[in-house]
Amino acid sequence: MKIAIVCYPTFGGSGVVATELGVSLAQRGHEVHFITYSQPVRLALLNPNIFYHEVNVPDYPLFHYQPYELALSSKIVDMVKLYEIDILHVHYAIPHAFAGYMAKKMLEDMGIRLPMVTTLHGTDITLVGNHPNYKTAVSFSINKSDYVTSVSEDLKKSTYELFDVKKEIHVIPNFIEEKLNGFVSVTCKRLLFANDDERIITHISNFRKVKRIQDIIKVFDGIQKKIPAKLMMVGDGPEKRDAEKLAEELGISDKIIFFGNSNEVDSILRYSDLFLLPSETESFGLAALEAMACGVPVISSNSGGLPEVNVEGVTGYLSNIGDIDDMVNNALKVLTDDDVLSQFKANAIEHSKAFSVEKIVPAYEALYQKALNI
Ligand code: GMT
Repeated sequence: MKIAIVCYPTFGGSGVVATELGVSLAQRGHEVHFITYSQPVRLALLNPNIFYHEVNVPDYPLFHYQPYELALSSKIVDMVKLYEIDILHVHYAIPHAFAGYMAKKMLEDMGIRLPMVTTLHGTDITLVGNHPNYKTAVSFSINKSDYVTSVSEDLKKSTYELFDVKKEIHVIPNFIEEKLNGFVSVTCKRLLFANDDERIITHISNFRKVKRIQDIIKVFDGIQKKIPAKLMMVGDGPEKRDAEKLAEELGISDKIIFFGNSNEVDSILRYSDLFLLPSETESFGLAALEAMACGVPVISSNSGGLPEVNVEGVTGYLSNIGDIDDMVNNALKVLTDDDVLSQFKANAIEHSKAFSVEKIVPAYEALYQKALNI
């Protein structure tokens, strides 16, 4: 098949999933065309089946807001005609599903049929899409998609609750690429950041409010009062400065490393002992799954789709949102005994295999096939 993928090219989970999906589809022999405003961060172009088409939005002084959707829908139409693309897969409803639908209609006018699959990722439904200023257009474009998928059962439920969506929503969970799976010895690098007797605790995100970054610092504070530990904070975003300030106030700045955005997430995870994800809401929690695949148990909140990924008492523990004491206690249960930690690490790897690329990607292929046969 020739598949066009529209996504955000940034470090966010939806862009990462879209990129990994495209790469995997290309490896399975499909021709994949990424259409977005810059090259996706995890995309290596050295594959004859992968194409990247940049959407340029000319900066015209009359416009207070540059019309990205217009440029995107035009680009989709042009690329579909040029490469005879069979199917369009948009990741994140806003504004991709809307731009995709416009492209579909333009092509229809030219006698070309372009089936569209929309994947809902989380904040496009629970936070941004739900805003009254967007809701009408988001509902419309979801209903106009040929097939709709969501990354968890919980997100499917939220979509039906929050929007007037009539379409069937197919749950296709996120997945991890094979190279993440399992243990690898990274002793040397580990010693750059922590002493032998220290546990390494990690958080990776876009440092937005929804991630409850302050809770991470507080949980770490509770842990380091009981056992020697270091905290690795990977990523960047609006809450980072306040997190640094809180660390200073608590007198634990020397135990926390703020890495900023990184392309070496898997190396960092491989020498971590615990992953923290206390989010307010999380449709899936791809970062938690990536951690598990690298053998890192997870202490998370029990919000959204997290219970579908992190298994209580097996791959880690789940607490109510904001329950710092419970998170600290759970973290200590995992970290204080070497044998217990080893068991949780092994469980995390084992459970992550349910979300392997070989299991999940065929579900998307089957859906594309159905969309083509309508
Ligand atoms: O977590 C974010 O804020 C980024 C966001 C995105 O769209 O990139 O992540 C969402 O999609 C990910 C991939 O499907 C999910 O793993 C995240 O749980 C989801 N984030 C939220 O629901 C807050």
